[in-house]
Amino acid sequence: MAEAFPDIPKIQYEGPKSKNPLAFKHYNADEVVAGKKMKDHLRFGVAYWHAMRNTLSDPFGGGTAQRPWDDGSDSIANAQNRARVMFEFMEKLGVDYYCFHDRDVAPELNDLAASNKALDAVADVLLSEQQRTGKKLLWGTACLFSHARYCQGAATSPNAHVYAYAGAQVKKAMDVTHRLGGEGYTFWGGREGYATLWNTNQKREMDHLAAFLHMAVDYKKKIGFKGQFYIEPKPREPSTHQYDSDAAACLNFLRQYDLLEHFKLNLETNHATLAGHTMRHEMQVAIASNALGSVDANTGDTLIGWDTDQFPTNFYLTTEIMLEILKMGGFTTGGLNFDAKCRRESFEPVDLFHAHIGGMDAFARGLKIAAAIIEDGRLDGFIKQRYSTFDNGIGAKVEAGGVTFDDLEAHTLANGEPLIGSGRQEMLENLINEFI
Ligand code: XLS
Ligand code: NI
Ligand code: NI
Repeated sequence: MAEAFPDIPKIQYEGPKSKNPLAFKHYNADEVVAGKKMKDHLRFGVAYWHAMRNTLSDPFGGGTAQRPWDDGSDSIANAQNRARVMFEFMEKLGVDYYCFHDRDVAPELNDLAASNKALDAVADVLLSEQQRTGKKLLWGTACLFSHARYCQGAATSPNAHVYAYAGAQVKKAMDVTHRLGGEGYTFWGGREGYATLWNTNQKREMDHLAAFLHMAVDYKKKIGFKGQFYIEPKPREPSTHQYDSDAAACLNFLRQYDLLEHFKLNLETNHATLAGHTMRHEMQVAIASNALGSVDANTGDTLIGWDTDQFPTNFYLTTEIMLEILKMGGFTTGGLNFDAKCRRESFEPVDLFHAHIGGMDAFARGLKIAAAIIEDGRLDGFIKQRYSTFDNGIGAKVEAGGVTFDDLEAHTLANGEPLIGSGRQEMLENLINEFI
């Protein structure tokens, strides 16, 4: 097969002084930071749906992407060829992982048996390319939101036959993910929510969704799939309200339906901000329940109201993300999957390289900055000091449990008005700027 990117060499690390746009300035895969190689901290993944399938349309105009290797057809041969291009891309970029939906890699043929057969034929190529290159599958998933049959939901559809179709599709996507040695499997409920409450029975839909996820847990056991299950929160878009609206809503749902032990969260920055939170907030909520699994690395645009899925280039953002990851002890099955696409204006194949190089460099810097902040210790020291009244006396008793309102009253009557210290927000912001 002719190369898809004949003019692009393997991307090398050239250091911060390099002026070569097709080189890493900060990401040096084998360099050790905080006791681990950068590539093992960051575990970058390429999203098949964006890199290979996104035409770069937006709500006001059609696709612009130039993908000369793609004949635009739904043929299996085209899908197999595209799979090979994906691996050439990952090899040249030096990314170890990828993620896909069933319908990204293989065509939807409007007949379950035929679609499954096509998926197997493409999975043959994915498997042989994985073996040839050593690249791995971070997670797989099923597309339960594009086809018209899912326009009113999949596992929350009011129609039981659609629900059954969705289950059959997930079963196959799990089989293929298992066959490819996937380290995880993601459930993003693209249309699991509602457009209007005038036609919706929320309680029934949530019960159905929980039953669906329990079936997935059972099927996982049945086939011996050891990968981690993830739920990916998002508040809205395409639906008006999605049941998995943010980390807290997902955790509550998982707890309510006895699913928490089987799932972690796959958090995406642009979804966090659409939910009115920062990514760091969402990460801390997940980590507090030991449920942060993986990250869809992207960013939104403060001036545009939808999920723009842009490549992250902001060092504050990547520093905050890497601080949380380092503090939780690093990824296990998860990674940083670039769920991000080029802008509609950036339609050439080389733009795929610029975009990923920028994201990888931004996270490499974020990692180094976060490691330096932790190593320095002043930030953690300040926070520890801020809570120090809980380290002994009445505070320690509260944390140990068993304190009553009577005890709090007696303490206050004996001690009078508390002395409190400044929160020092500005000082801490200045401290962080020392590192960025
Ligand atoms: C869309 C989601 C999607 C999931 C996978 O907004 O981010 O891409 O990551 O289904
Ligand atoms: Ni995502
Ligand atoms: Ni998204």
